[in-house]
Amino acid sequence: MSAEETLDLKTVCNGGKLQLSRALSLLEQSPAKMLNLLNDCYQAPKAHVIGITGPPGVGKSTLLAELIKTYRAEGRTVGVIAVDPSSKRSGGAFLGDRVRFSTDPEDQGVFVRSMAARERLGGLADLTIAAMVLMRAVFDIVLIETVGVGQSETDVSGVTDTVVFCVQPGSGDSLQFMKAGIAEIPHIALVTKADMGKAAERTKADLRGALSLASENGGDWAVKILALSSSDRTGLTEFVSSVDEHYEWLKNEGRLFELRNQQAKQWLSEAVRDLYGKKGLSFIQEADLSLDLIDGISPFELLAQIQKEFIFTRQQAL
Ligand SMILES: Nc1nc2c(ncn2[C@@H]2O[C@H](COP(=O)(O)OP(=O)(O)OP(=O)(O)O)[C@@H](O)[C@H]2O)c(=O)[nH]1
Ligand SMILES: [Mg+2]
Repeated sequence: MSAEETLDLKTVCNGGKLQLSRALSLLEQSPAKMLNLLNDCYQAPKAHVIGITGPPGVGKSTLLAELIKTYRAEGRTVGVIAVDPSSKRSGGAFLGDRVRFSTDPEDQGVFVRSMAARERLGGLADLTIAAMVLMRAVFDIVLIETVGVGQSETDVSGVTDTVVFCVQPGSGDSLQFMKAGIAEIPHIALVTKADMGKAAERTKADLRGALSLASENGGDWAVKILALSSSDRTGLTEFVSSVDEHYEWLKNEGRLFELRNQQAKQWLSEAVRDLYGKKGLSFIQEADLSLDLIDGISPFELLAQIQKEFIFTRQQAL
């Protein structure tokens, strides 16, 4: 029996960290062979996917560690994807005091996977999407940490349900936040290191000012501005409730389904463009292969179909 036949959704869901690691490695080696598993996972989403983004050193990993503890204490299972910034994006905490959290190896309810970022997509490698879909079918919560400085925050919004943008007290990020026009992206703007006192309060006020000038995010969700300290856990409970609240809001009126569908379409058209350039997109139009997702089909499946069709048509043309 070949490896992909043994790795079905049930095995991955019930096989603990061992099977999940195996699935992720196989995904890295040959994504095409994992198509069936990916399709099944895509059709069986379970987790709330949360993106934690912000500049280097803002405290994302420290926050993740506290979030993991909180969710595990509540009995919720957590998968984590930490997207390592490429070497180009040097500077900030990871040169010196970057936090690399560790989790209990015995706890089957938490799984952490680091991934390298691909610069071209501004931080999120294609594999991130596949890994997210896999983990989304397994855990209650999926957390994705990415370094975002400027426009790259938009990338995490392509794979997550809730985007949290972290801002360092007194860093002027709120100004950048406004200038970069990314105020429409996060659902929660979070001032970290609130134990730094007045600076955190000021930054929170700055953010409020910046956001009052910006348009509102995604219809009627008003961006929440919060502050917390991962060091003393002040504000953590309120933050966790706000994240849950956003998920509840998404689940109303089919917003979540619509959002994920849009993300899948976006991913698919980018994948087609990456593979075949603009020619690929026009081929799809000419051949009348829609990028729209039909019920019951995953973007991975559709991409595989497009690839087959593309190769077939080209062979015919030769
Ligand atoms: N005072 C204080 N320091 C904090 C807090 N959270 C994180 N830090 C410190 O900030 C530094 C950077 O924290 P990280 O969690 O590594 O930041 P990061 O955003 O994950 O950094 P990168 O992954 O490099 O982008 C570390 O020295 C942390 O100890 C906090 O709540 N209060
Ligand atoms: Mg980090």
